[in-house]
Amino acid sequence: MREYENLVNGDMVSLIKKGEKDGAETIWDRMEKMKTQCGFGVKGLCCRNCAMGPCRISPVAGKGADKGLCGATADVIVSRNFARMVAAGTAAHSDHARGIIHLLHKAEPNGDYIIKNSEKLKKLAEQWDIDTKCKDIYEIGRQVSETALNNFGKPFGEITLPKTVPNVRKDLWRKEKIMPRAIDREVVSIMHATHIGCMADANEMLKMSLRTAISDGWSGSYMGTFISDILFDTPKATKTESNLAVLEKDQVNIVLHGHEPSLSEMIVLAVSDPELIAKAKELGAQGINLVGMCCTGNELSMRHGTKNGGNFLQQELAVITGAVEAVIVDVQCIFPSLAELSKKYHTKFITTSPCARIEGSDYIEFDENIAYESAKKIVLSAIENYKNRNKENVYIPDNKTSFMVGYSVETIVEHLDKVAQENEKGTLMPLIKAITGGSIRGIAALVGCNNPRIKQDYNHIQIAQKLIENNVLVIATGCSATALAKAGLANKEASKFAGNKLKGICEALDIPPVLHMGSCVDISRILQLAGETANLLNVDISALPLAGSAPEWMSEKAVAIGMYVIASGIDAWLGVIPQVTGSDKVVSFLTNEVEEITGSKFFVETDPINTANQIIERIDMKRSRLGI
Ligand code: XCC
Ligand code: SF4
Repeated sequence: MREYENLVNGDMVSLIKKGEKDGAETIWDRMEKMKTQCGFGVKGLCCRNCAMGPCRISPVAGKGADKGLCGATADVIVSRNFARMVAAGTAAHSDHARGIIHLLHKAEPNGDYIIKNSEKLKKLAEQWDIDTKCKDIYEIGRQVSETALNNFGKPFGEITLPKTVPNVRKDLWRKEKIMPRAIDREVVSIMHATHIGCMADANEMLKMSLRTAISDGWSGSYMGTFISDILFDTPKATKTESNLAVLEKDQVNIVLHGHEPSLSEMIVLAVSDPELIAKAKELGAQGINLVGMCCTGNELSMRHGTKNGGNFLQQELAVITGAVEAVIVDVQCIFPSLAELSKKYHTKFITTSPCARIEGSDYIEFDENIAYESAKKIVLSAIENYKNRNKENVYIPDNKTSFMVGYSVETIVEHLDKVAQENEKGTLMPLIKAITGGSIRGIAALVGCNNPRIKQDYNHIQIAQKLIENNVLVIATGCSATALAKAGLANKEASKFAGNKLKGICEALDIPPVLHMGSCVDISRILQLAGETANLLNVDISALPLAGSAPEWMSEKAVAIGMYVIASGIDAWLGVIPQVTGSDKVVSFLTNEVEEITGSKFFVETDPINTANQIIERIDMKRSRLGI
């Protein structure tokens, strides 16, 4: 009998057991079958970059091959493999952004996509020297969109960075030759450099990875978030609920999973369509219950207060409840296993993106040109499936938690205004004062995924608890934010778990001690917060008592994030050991030498309490360096 308790958070155990009874396979079954992982792969020592290979380097010195056929050493192979992860992660985030930017180009006053935040649009236009006077807002939108798209394949010069990047940081990037030129170009450069017979210098390969990652964080993701706010409006603080118990027994349950707001924003509209609600009722349901999952869940709760079903490791469990009419997905972090799993139940697994077609799913392509129509068609197909639900085999767990969400930088500033002096209103000054005055010891960003090699959510929760107890404000995105929301740490009552100083600030500002800042692409909001704070204090980001951690990461996107975080001057703690330990040189660069370049580095620590303690130690060190 398997020890389920070591795999997932408490109330999910009953669902895994139900799945077992129903003959459904989950990620934990597959993990068991996978047995021991490949010893070469774990260390990053396997190369298949050409057909003379695969070549694998023996992890034991003096025993077996110490070079690939072409002569590539462990350092070369490990660094190339790592760089390709950064390229893939950057590509994923930035292609998502590209989609959003195309939408801005398509937006029309009477269209499915409209510009909801014209102030934010004008702000960006002005930053980019686009004339905003006497011009139609949609015309400005198109020009902003074209300028934004230019950052993907800009033929000459540097990428356009937001003003929030401190000038000292830009100079440092130029000096170190890691200033990105264009997003696509950096991704392509890595693919080129990792081709056989190119880059064979681990440190240079990693510096190239830093450059690519910067283009992800400060351009791709940054524009993705910014332009999502222009189209769908900037999130405001709102209260909602999390965990699978948000599924409703007597309603059509739709789980919306993936990443891109282009689809989710239309589905949100479609589920409130009177025609569709009537249809659901006609089929005996009390209504339509839309539930978000993973980053789409975060996007939806940020802007609409939509309930969040859970994070990465809950996607299969949602289906196992037997209560889900459809899992609608677009791109990224979607288990292909959902195709087979959904067939064990009545659930429809609806894929919508040409970029993520999954065999065995129902493919209903989402067409942005007739977005609302497309969304309605998808939702209708979910509704029609309600009649197929086997009511005898439905089990929805009880536990759900309310939480606060929607902390864009703008919303944080609004809360700070509560305590701001007249001349500080509308700025981050009160936050800076709280930090310099010591009521906030520092800020730690908890981000990233779940990974079945770690008990679901465990690291996220342990680290956050320890940090807030020690007066470190936690900001969170992605599956980490969902983990903390489920654990009850992202609601205002949670300030009782915070140290006295942080508790005082939370009460004064009327905020929780853990601020949910959105999806993973929204880590750009964290960069914005860091950059603006540094600019106000007239220091570089690396001087700030700031830290980041991805304690249960798994995706290539997380690798790109880790790299842009350290390129920005923020230390990053990883709770899962990256596949680089086959090269001492790579390990040493990432956890040591890189600090001389960027002022920050990676820490790899699998124990969450040690992680929190190390974060506090580094925060204190930065405080003392700042003389606060
Ligand atoms: Fe995916 Fe974004 Fe990771 Fe969650 S945190 S598992 S990347 S959904 Ni982004
Ligand atoms: Fe082997 Fe070199 Fe080809 Fe990689 S690039 S598979 S190390 S010969």
